[in-house]
Amino acid sequence: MQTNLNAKRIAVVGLGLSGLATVRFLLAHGVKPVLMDSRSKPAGLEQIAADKVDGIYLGEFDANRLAQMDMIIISPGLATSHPAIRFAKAQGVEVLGDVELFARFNQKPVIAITGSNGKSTVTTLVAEMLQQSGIKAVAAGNIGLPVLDAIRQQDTEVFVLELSSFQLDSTNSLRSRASCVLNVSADHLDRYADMAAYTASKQRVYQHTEQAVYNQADPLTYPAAIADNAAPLAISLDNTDYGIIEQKGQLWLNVAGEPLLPVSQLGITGSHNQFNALAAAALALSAGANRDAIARTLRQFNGLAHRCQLVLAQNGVRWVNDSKATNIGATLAAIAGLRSDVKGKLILIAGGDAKGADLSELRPVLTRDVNHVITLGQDGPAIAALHSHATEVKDLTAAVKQAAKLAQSGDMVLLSPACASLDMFKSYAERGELFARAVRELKL
Ligand code: UMA
Ligand code: ADP
Repeated sequence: MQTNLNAKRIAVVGLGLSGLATVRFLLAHGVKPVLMDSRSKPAGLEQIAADKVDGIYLGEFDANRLAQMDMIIISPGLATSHPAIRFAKAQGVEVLGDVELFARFNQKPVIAITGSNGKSTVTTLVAEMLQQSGIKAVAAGNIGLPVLDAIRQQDTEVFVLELSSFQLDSTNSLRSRASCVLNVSADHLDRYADMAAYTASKQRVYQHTEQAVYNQADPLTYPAAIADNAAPLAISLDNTDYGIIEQKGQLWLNVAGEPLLPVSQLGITGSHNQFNALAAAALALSAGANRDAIARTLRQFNGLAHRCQLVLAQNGVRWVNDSKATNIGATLAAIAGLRSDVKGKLILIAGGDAKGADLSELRPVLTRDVNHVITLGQDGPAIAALHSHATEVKDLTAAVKQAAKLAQSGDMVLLSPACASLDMFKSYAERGELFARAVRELKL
């Protein structure tokens, strides 16, 4: 379904990366949009020539102006429940996101990936598996490249889209060759009323898919409603078709009922990454990847930065950066994946903005597997309260210094905050980089 954009009054609301890509896309289609952002100085706005658009309005949204539009293209950073947006919608204005606009114009096969954790890892793996199979694949969406910038690359053969719940909220007609909800655990509860609402957003990825790939170990990922002709495909470590099997005394990844690769040859570690590898293989196969290329990718790929990344091993102490653990599920996965490999103490650095999550879910694992917790940030005190050996510090440099005092040979210091970084840093990447720098600067 291609929307005729001409002769429509269109507002782009929220001028971040995806909003600016939307503006460029509309300009290229001969549309002069109205631009709005609640911030007084959204970064990157200078890229847009003011005389090319139909007005730029910064600061509080004017609901009446919005109500005069035919269409609002809303950024994922803004909730569709914003009162001004709701008002416009009630007046009959169509509200959609950049991914929906992409869906209406795109003609190429799509693989769509969502979940609370593992999206970027799986998206990167699928794109790489396809590329290694000689298929021109592009990874886009929440991973960083806005979909409306990606669609301009005309020679792309498959789009591999990482989709957040925010993007799915404003998407209705995205068709996909295969789609996957990797897992659902508490996140973004400052924007959703409850877990049911958050889960329902994730489930939207299955709306128009040919193959619904889901996590057999996580009932919240089971496709609740899929088209009659869509095939569900279960993945879990103990699944016989897509899982881990033992063969000649070795553990293997079993893909589509056949052994693909010994687990020991995987470039990424931890049981959550074995699951990610299986899910990526299933998705890549559905878009035409070959098994050799899939196996090669899984051997070569050794993880994205800021996800359980070894920063330094010195004097028997390993320092690991898992800054991308911005929710409880990711931190639990890191501890589960790493603990058995630590002979001495596990010292955890955590805290930041918990986004409304109930941090007490961390308590059993902290008590059992973590020897000392060092906390920082807005919700640091709530984590410190969960452990008998906890130290609260004022910033990340102080956390690293405190960890250095406690750590001995055989120990691991893990930055895995279970919280977003935005109360103290520009991004999780800035937090991870600062951690790595502070660790390297220690006089060990
Ligand atoms: N904002 C305002 N006023 C506005 C518009 C936005 O205050 O008028 C704020 C938002 O509340 C948010 C921030 O600005 O805190 C950024 O929002 P944005 O809509 O400008 O975001 P973009 O720069 O367009 O980036 C978005 C995704 N960001 C979000 O969904 C918050 C990026 O995912 C994505 O890479 C990019 O589009 C390209 O598709 C980032 C992210 O943090 C990585 N995603 C969340 C996550 O992974 O948990 C969902
Ligand atoms: P996302 O894009 O969904 O944030 P990433 O691949 O960037 O996912 O990983 C984010 C965090 O989640 C990292 O801390 C990583 O170690 C952890 N993680 C990755 N895959 C999984 C998984 N399948 N289950 C739980 N945690 C995971």
